[in-house]
Amino acid sequence: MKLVVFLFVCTVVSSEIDVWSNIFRENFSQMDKNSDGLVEMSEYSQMFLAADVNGDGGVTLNEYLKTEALVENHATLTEDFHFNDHNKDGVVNMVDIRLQFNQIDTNNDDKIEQNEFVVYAENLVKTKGHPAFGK
Ligand SMILES: [Ca+2]
Ligand SMILES: [Ca+2]
Ligand SMILES: [Ca+2]
Repeated sequence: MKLVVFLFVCTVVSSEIDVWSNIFRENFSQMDKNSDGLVEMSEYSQMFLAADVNGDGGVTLNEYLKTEALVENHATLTEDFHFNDHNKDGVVNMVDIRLQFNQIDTNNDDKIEQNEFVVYAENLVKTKGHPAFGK
């Protein structure tokens, strides 16, 4: 699983928000490992920590670049990484993952519903808050 699944897939060129929505729904399904319609913290963190090669609970930019090198170019990956490193300490770990999880979980039930994820991802596209989304 990719560190930021939806960000990667979004580099597929399209400006149609309904196309995005379908992509996000698909991304959500990929994150929802047990297919119960909810993404819990364990499922969400799994996606990030898949890149944690040395198993210390954090993903460095180097680990990230290695793991995802076949998926995207380094510039995009680097932007992705910094986007996810919310506290800007150079490591993506549970602290950052929790912050991001809470941003998406708008009703604070500690689970990400598909709708919450799609809304979050669509907002990123609309505000172009992430370079991976392109212009
Ligand atoms: Ca689930
Ligand atoms: Ca961090
Ligand atoms: Ca929720």
